[in-house]
Amino acid sequence: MKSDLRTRHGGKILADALAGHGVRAAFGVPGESFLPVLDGLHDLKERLKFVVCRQEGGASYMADAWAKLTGEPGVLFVTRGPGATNGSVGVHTAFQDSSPMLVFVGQVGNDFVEREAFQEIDYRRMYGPLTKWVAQIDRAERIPEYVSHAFHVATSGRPGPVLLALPEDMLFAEAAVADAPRYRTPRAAPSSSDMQELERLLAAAKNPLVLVGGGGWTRRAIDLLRAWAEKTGVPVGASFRCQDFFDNRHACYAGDVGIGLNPKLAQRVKDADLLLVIGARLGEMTTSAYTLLDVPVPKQKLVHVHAGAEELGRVYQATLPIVSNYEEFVLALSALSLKSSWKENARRIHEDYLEWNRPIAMPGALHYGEVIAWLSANLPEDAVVTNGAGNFASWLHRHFQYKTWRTQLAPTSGSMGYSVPAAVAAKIAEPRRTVVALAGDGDFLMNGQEFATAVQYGAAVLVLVVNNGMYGTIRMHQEREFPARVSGTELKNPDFAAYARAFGGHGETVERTADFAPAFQRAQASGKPAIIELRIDPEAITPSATLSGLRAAALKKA
Ligand SMILES: Cc1ncc(C[n+]2csc(CCOP(=O)(O)OP(=O)(O)O)c2C)c(N)n1
Ligand SMILES: [Mg+2]
Repeated sequence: MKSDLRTRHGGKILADALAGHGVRAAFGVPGESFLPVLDGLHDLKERLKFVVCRQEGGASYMADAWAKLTGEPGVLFVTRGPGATNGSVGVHTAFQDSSPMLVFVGQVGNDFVEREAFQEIDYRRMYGPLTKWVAQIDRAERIPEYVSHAFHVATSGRPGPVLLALPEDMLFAEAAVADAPRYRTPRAAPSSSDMQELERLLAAAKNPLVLVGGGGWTRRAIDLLRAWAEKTGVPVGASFRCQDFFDNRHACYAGDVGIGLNPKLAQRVKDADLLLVIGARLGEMTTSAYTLLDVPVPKQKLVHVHAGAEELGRVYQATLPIVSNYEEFVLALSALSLKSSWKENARRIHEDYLEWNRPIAMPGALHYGEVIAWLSANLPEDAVVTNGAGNFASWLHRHFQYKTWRTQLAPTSGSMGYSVPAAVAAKIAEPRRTVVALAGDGDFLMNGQEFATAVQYGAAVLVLVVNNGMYGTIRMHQEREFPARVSGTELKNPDFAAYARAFGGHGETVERTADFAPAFQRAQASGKPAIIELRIDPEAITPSATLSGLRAAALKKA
């Protein structure tokens, strides 16, 4: 055993620990507070890529997107106070999205701690509500233990972010320690009595609906679910921004139960006699602000399957709560003997979905709905599409068909600025896949600086900036609540194509529908990261409403 002991400084022990747990990439902005870690990473360049970003917000979103796409924990390094505060947006996103993430943050040395020294923050208090666990490593010899603990907490149950603070003196200190072996996430399976009860409930159900979503899924679980749905004909809906969990072209696909929900699907959820919810938390966005299901006891029989026991009974009392990981659960589900009796129901629901999916006429020369339909028809099936928050995303959610798992990277936290960094991380993780980012004009400039990271790493992402000259979502709400009193929602924008060129990328500006496909193809052919600005008519405020229409309706009501 003694031969395993290696004397190294804390930064090197930490870097070696990450590599030992299989980390292939870390995202961050450097700080003088964690120089020994950067030194430790120097020796690991071939195994572990440190992606240098331009702002910690972008870096933290990249770590979240990496986790979503690869299933491996995203790793983020930020410096003390300012880095820690900038980085919080992606940590919050990882928390709401149940993405495993390890956040390492610089901290004042133990010689100065608690004096409010330079950039000092109490991370336990600041990050407590945003993470599953916050701790500080005070002794270099305990790094392997803390890092191992962090991986286990981040990946087990409901996955999420954890944060470890790194006092500067600890990172410089030398210690003789052995590396820990790779973490192994504990997995839960449903009991046989759970499955017997479920079999009885399903056998008695006339119009059941399955709802899938959340973090911690595996490709095998997704494939097994599809096979089970095919066998039984049960309709399957997706929770908010989890639309890639089930092939949208499949006859059993019911649509997404999120923002801008198809009223017909809302009714189906309300009318279902059994809801089998796998992995989704049943949060505000998925329940139409807790109206689709009554709180705390839904009218529908509810079977709620979640890997985190704390999520069961949190809002809704389930008829049958099941603590299980999803692969294990779907495997057990596949073994139940059930007759295929719901196919006709699924077909009707899928027809409603297809009707909803078709673009509707909108004002202006550039029909953004048609652009999305073109992308849906022409992108490779495994293309990754990322988006942030804004009304522009509702066209994507409604008119794009996700075909395979992990082609949608989007924040269920509803956070703006996600799409560019998420796309960069996706392209770095899987360079052969086409990666398209969708951003609003407001959304884009929240993390547009990471376009520089795309150029630096040769990550040829294709960014579509939907320019309507305003924070459209807020303007929409403003016109509804305070019609004709525009306040704080207008934007004067740069030339986005010129912005792309200034960074060394490719830029295009599109003003008419017919010009989109050639512009997109030129952008692809350039082989460079590209920005395509889509100048849409500000009248087109949602896929089905106009700004003046909203205003007139609100004025009439007032
Ligand atoms: C980080 C963050 N800040 C503010 C908001 C509130 N917000 C939600 S949508 C939105 C406007 C988005 O504007 P834009 O990206 O231009 O998209 P549009 O709605 O115009 O299509 C704002 C400000 C948010 N969700 N996230
Ligand atoms: Mg806008």
